[in-house]
Amino acid sequence: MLVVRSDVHRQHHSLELAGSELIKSWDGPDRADLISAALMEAEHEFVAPDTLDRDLLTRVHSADYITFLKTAWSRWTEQPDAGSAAIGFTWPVRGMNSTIPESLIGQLGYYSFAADCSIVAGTWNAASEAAAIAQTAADAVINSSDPNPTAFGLCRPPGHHAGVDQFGGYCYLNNAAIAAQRLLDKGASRVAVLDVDYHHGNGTQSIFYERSDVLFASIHADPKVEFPYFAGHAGETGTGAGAGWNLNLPLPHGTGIESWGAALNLALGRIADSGAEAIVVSLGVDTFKGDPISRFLLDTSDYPVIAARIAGLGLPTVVVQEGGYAVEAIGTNVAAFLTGFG
Ligand code: Q9C
Ligand code: ZN
Repeated sequence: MLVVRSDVHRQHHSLELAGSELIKSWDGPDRADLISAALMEAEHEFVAPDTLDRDLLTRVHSADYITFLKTAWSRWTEQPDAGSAAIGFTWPVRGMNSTIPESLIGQLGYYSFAADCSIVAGTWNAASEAAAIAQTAADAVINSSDPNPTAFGLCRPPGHHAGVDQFGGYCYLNNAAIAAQRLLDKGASRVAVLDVDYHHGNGTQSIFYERSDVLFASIHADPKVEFPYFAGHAGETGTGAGAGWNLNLPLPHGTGIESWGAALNLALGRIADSGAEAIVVSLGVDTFKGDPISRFLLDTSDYPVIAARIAGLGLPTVVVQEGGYAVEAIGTNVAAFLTGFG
């Protein structure tokens, strides 16, 4: 499979609030480097990303949010007690006024939804490079002469928690949404996004919630007991023109391949019926039984089987990397998934 990758992600390693401490994020540079190493061993074909198309980016994210992300770090360093990461602590929640504040500290809360995610010196470079990787993977599929084209965007930081103007869950720019929008802009009349990360893709859901040109289908840990807590319930099915174009399949902690696979069947059935002309897969391997922050029980040998069933749709497919924190197994698990596409 064609793999789009870059080293720029190494510039980004943020801090997250864990318990009562700020720790180095579970999304560390080793994740993407270990995936790259495993894919190189498997002799995939590698390309570097093209330059990110600014118009494409603004079709997914708001211009004010893009400006905020680009400039947040240098604004942060102007304060005396800046430290090594810019992190919000006040959010516009129920009953408050959500006018955009002027101060950077206020804006950090306005433009985020979780304290597991902060901005460091290299965040913009890495996030915009990951978006370029998704764009390039979509272009490779669009321009391929193969009847069943596939490409893998090795994106880091991940993207599926990022909304139109919000970062959180280790995500800043929504790589999957950018790939989906690119496929639409280059001629697909409808695209499906299948999110198989352990966590609900609340950002992707929110970006397309009122649209019928993107079907969003997600299999994830039940938000009653898992991050992102405030999205991902089965009753969220879309609104307006998007009514019926959002499918959430929440599953309990401890879910293994049997019930996970049954949920996949439902999602694939809905996608097959949707008229989607291409698919974007948000691939998180944090469904792995050994994941340190997740509680599903999939095994390495399940990933090729899952991928082969997705490939069975016979649609042009862009796979983008999302989560997965069992670093000792992450390369093996992603490489195993990609073998399912043959
Ligand atoms: N201190 C993705 O897998 N944070 N994001 C947990 C633990 C939520 C994961 C907090 C994890 C977000 C792309
Ligand atoms: Zn995840």
